[in-house]
Amino acid sequence: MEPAVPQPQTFDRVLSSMCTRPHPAARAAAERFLATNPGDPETYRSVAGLEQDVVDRLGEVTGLDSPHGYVASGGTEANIQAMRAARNRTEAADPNVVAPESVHFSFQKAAEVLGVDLRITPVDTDRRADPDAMADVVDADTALIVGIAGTTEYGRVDPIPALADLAADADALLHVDAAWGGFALPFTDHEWNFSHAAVDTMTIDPHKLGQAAVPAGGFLAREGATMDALAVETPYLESTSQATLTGTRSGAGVASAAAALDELWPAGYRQAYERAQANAEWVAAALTDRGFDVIDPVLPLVAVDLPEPLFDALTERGWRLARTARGELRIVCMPHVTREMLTAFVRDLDDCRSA
Ligand code: 0PR
Repeated sequence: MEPAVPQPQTFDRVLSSMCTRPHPAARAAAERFLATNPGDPETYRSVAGLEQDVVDRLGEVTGLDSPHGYVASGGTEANIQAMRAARNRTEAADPNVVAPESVHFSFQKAAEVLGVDLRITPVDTDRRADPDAMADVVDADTALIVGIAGTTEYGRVDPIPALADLAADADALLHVDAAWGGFALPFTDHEWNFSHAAVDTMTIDPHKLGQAAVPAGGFLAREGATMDALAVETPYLESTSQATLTGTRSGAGVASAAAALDELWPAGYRQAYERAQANAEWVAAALTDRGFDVIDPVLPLVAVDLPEPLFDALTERGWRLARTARGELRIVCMPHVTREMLTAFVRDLDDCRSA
């Protein structure tokens, strides 16, 4: 007998992930462009064209005319690049970055790699960045203020306009991390993007709620000078400089993001968001009815205080679950998470409790 071909995880019981099943058009595009490298745009010209299309579309999603940027490997790279650009542009000798404690751990990596001092401040009672607490640690060496539009743990949206004021006062740049939230927020009333405030750079990942194949992150900049601050010369390539962090890159991710945006922006993403948000509110209500402490879903992400033995019992039944640093269960209502799945999950939860 032939050995079995390895198969990936199915999405049937995945409630923990910020990635999802790619849109069929995104999957097909990824396969077509597997053997292309947008890191060499003069050789791989068609994928370079697609990358420009993605950047233009991401500009529409985030309210930025004439956007600069590129398709990164993910949110981590985009966040590192935002910090790198700020460090390269500042005149401060010993630059620091100020961010709320809800910031993704990629900023710790960025600070380490770049030798920048990362100053973390407490969040407010609704788990959002507190501009006053941030102002307390801002000084003349602050190069970058970070806000998050859709936090990893609780799906919170920081007060971006207030953070923009803070950045302006400090003569610092403002980065908004919308890696996860960026494809949901356009359909809400939140003030989160380039058109709402003086945002300088942004992370928005097609491979999360954008329904593109991994790897497809998004780095956007308002000014060309930001890209210049990231560019190094590339003497033996036909193109003369490169602003990305990685060299050889996935053309599959780029083409996949282009196809997903083509198919889904804006109507498809709106529909996906509305469905996901309704699912999040449904499961939040189901858990509240059962007496659990639920943190209300501002975006399609529900956190709930669930005793550890229940968490373990559900994991044993095949559910893929994630926890916050404080131990709450996180249910991320990605497009693959259906009402049927959540109904089955709640049924299993009831079962485990009565067992
Ligand atoms: N910024 C925010 C707000 C994020 O939530 C994440 C990832 C990143 C940046 C980093 O993005 P990349 O992972 O693309 O570099 N947040 C999730 C996390 O770290 C990512 C994730 C994705 C987790 C898929 C699980 C999973 O199956 O928890």
